[in-house]
Amino acid sequence: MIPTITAFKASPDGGKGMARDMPVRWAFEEVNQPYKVRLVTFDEMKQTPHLSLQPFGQIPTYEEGNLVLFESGAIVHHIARSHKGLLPGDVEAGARAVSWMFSAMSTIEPPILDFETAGYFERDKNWYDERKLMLKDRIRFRLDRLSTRLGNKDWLEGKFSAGDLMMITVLRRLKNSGLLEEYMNLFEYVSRGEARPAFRRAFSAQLEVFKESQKEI
Ligand code: GTB
Repeated sequence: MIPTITAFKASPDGGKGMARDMPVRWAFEEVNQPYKVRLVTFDEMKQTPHLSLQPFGQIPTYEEGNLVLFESGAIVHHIARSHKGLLPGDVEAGARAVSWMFSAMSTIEPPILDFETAGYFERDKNWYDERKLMLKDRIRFRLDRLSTRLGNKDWLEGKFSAGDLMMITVLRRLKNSGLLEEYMNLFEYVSRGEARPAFRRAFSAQLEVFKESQKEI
């Protein structure tokens, strides 16, 4: 059965592949699993049919037969567990890859989200510049350690895994902040991920949706 995911009908990210259907599309492409996409508007996301799939009225969701999933990390994990290629077969190596998935979303991403959110909602406050410096330092605190751990390796645990997929997805949010450029190995790590054919296919697919949405405006 071909799984169906949901994505923004008109993504506010300007086609940059920042919305969270992107890691799910990328995972599908890595394991060569065809998938369908149902596009939803902001209004539809907040109505009962979608809320019964995603309790918080967000994208992405995943449907396959009776299985309904939400949370991009959980969906990528499910795809990785059900196909070969994104999680090492060895139990311990697989668990290490999952540790990186969790750390991407629960250790690296929160200070990045705080920084983004401040940019959206606090820019006009007289304390914004000071807060921005503090938030950037909190991100650096994490990137320092991540950069040290990655060192000169291509991927976090030898072979590319779902851990790298989620980590690169999160680090991509730092584009245009200047922070990634401070860590050349992390900058190159993200570029390496984005150069993967599976990433390129996923990116093009979401970009097509964005271009279509622009035609309708
Ligand atoms: N923890 C959930 C997951 O990982 O699946 C979070 C899902 C989530 O945040 N979804 C967002 C959403 O549906 C879209 S991706 N938001 C609508 C709402 O909450 O009402 C987040 C996103 C949106 C826009 C940009 N952008 O414009 O750059 C980037 C990321």
